[in-house]
Amino acid sequence: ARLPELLARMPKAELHIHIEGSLEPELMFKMARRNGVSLPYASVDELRRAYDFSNLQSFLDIYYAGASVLLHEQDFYDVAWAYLQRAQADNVLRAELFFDPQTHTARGVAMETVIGGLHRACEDARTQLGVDAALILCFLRHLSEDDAFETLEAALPYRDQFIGVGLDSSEVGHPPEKFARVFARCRELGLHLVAHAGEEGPPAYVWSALDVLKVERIDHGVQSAKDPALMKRLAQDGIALTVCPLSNLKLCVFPKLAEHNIRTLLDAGLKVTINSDDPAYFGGYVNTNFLQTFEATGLTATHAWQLARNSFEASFMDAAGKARCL
Ligand code: ES4
Ligand code: ZN
Repeated sequence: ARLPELLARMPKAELHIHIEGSLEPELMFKMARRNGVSLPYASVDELRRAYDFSNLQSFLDIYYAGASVLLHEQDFYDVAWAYLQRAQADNVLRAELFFDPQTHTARGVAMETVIGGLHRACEDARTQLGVDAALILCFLRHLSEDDAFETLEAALPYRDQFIGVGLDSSEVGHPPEKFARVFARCRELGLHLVAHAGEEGPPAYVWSALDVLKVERIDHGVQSAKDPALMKRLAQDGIALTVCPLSNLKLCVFPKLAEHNIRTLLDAGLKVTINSDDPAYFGGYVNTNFLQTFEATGLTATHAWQLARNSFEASFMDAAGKARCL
């Protein structure tokens, strides 16, 4: 069979997707209208033209503005449901969805509204789409650790509706160790732990995500290739990297997809996965990330199977769930 068909049809897990980053402009404008929220763009086309980013921060400014249309439980349901239908179409059997509660609670939206809507969509995905979906609560690293603790406290009544915590937003200047105490508390609570590290930030941030936060996976991690000792550590410990090639391209982490270092990471024996990050902003869902990356870098069918297997192994499914997928 041809490689594009293999990439599209093979079963996979998606482990790095920000649900607020799956909000397509059409749905954003529909919600803005129904919620009486005004957007700083006149039309879907004008908004899309603003998606011309130079780095992570230039994206985050627009991403947080876009998320301001999400107000009611049904809004959170709708954005997650739209993503989960796209995931099913891409043969995603398991999806672990990041969400940013502080983006919403800071605007007066209740934690119950955020988690309730997202969790209901995850439940419906299991029964109606055959997609196994789970939630990971992310702390915004540009805010304080005290703010993260308050967010954790507000989310604990819904402890059974999310499986772990992550760390996202502006990386440089906000190293993982800023969140050492709150991650230690989450670890005591039995939550899974992940963090964005080595997206724009240095290898030192990947080291501290591992050694201080004790995360189980690294989100992005592409800057690890600059540190041979770190590469060895990631390989030896089987730490997965949730790589997002189109994100890296749009945020100018690499100048061209052909210059992405995914092949270097794979050939070093790292547990690499391919993910979409913020698909509404970066030009494609997970299968588009697979297709364009393979086309640009010359990865082969062997790599495809490895990436798919890695995605299930690195997921937080239980052993029975992994066995069903592998
Ligand atoms: C993000 Cl691409 C990326 N990096 C860091 N934080 C994020 N939040 C949403 N997308
Ligand atoms: Zn991300």
